[in-house]
Amino acid sequence: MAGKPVLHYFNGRGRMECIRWLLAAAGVEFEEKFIGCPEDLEKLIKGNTKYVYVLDGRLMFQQVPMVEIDGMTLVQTRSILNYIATKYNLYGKDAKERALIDMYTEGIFDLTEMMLPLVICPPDQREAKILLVKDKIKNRYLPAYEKKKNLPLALSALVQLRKRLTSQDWERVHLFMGGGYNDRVLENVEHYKELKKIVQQSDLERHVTFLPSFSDRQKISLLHGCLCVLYTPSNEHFGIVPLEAMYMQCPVIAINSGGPLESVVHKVTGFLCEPDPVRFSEAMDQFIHKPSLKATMGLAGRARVAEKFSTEVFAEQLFQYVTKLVLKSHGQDYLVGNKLTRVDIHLLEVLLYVEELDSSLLAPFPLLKALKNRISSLPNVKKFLQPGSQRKPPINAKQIEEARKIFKF
Ligand SMILES: N[C@@H](CCC(=O)N[C@@H](CS)C(=O)NCC(=O)O)C(=O)O
Repeated sequence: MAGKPVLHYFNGRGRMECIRWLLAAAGVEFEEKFIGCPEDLEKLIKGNTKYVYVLDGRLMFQQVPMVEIDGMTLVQTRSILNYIATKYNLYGKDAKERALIDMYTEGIFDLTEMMLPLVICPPDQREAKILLVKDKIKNRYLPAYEKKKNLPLALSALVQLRKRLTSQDWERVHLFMGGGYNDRVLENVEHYKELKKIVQQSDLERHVTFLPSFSDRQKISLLHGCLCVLYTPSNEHFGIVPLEAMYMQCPVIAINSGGPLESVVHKVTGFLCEPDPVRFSEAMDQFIHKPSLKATMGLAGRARVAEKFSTEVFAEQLFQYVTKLVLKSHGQDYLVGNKLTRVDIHLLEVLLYVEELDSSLLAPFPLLKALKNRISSLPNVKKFLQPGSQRKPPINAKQIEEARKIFKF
């Protein structure tokens, strides 16, 4: 039986910490051999035939992290993580999920690489660097992981639509905003308040009705009665809502990314648009000016669902969704797909570092905070978060000096 993996690194976070995290989340026990001085690294580099993947007697690339696992000696952080994620089934269910996981993971690595040097930054440059890093965290990285359904887009599109229509036509327009809502979930409550505020500020009260938790019957009658469905999430992996709508012969206006690219056929079963209120309003306008579009696109939508998505497995799923009409919250339990993957673990790790830097940075991202809490409460993760685990604390000045000597930076 293979023994525990052995991790060779300095006794600090550095590049090994994400490997420790992933192993811990997978419930794998591991041993650690710490490099305490330059000679320890030298010994690893020179090797003494103990290590399998050595090049001319030296450790490949002469760098750590290095992990002994399943009879191999692996180096290169990403390769080690890929191996662990594959082995422990934390790498999505298919090539498409894997592509999303890779994109999100690379973003997390970029963010980590940006934060790592802060600890060795000269004091006179530190403040400016921290400001820059915080700006990128707030405006570039965290928004990419906050998976909102982007409902304000529908409201802004309605505002744009009003500009395009005569007052007579505008009077006939009504938007129903519906979805899975749970008043015990803080993020739902906050988001609902936010949307109601936008409606009020944009003077849309008479044209918008919120249906936070609607019945199956209401949903069927809405899909029958409405001209079209607006589907606003970006980069969704699949999304069942467009399929439900098409199955009920209701055309869909969706963003031209992620799942809808597969389900909706542009100008045939609906419209695929840039995530831009003007583009959405143009598409909505078409249904108002040509009401027969609903019937033609609706029929095409039904045919598309029947033709493309009615494999046995899928039909079974669709049956469940459409007949029981459970409106799922678009797989928001995890970042990709509906199962834990490596990227949830990488994300939790980096969110904890972001909080260490400045805990207020997470405040505008309620969905990320909720995801963080959910992942933190998984048993293996919870254990790793407890004191006394192999998780490493933030590096201190003494360790930085030791690391400098060993790695010569
Ligand atoms: N691409 C490598 C980089 C590894 C790396 O730079 N390791 C540092 C320690 S964190 C090291 O061994 N430095 C010594 C050297 O480059 O000579 C990876 O991701 O594993």
